[in-house]
Amino acid sequence: MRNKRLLARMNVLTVGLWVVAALLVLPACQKKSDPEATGEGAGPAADNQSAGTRTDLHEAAGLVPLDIVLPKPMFVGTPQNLRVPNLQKPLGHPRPMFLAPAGTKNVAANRPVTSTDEEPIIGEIEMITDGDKEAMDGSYVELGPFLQHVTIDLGAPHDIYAVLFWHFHKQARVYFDVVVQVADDPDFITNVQTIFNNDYDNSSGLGVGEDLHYVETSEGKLVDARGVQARYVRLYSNGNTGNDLNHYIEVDVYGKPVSVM
Ligand SMILES: [Ca+2]
Ligand SMILES: [Ca+2]
Repeated sequence: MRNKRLLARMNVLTVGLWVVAALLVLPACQKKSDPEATGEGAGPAADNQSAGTRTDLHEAAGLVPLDIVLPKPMFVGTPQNLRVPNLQKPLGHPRPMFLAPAGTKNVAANRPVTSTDEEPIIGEIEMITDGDKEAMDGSYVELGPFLQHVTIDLGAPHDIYAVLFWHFHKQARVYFDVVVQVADDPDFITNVQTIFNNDYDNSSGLGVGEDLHYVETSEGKLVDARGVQARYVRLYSNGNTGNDLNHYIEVDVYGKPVSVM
């Protein structure tokens, strides 16, 4: 009985290996991945053409798609007159699903938030982790001008796989100096790591970033955090193409508590 099961398992493995081999030797048939898209969802993502096969392989590796709840889109069409350097081209289709280890969830939900602007012009800082991602008035927080940041305390160290955030998606906008960092301490002194930075001219003083500017949409911006370990997540911005203020609707942090051996 056991041998039979083992044999069946090996057969599945063999078929899997053949599929992998076939994918490797048929690069001409494979759609090349769009280099513009690599900044977003650079982690393991499924391709529609072989989604079934890959899903099986990913499941075998313990990876499952993130269960992301998206808000209602508020604008359609291509934004006009956004003269922004290093602007990412729209993907033209929904973001591919993002794969992470089974059990990964939004560990930022209802976690405490601090900010350089503790008295927002509109809204309250707590709204950044309250689960409301809608675009309308009453759902976003408006922080003052210049470089501002918000910091989320996850309460304990986590393996972080993705940070997903919405600044504002009622109209097409690009936010400047978007920098996402993680650290072990609330003052960002210990083990600070930058996982996204599109401040191409280092006006923030956080270093030159090579990530692209992007247009805000209801899909939010998903940053691949590649399993970095941290307790605190900080997001910077410095105004946008619509005005010099800073906005947040929601920040999700997808991770798992660091397992204690
Ligand atoms: Ca919210
Ligand atoms: Ca800048």
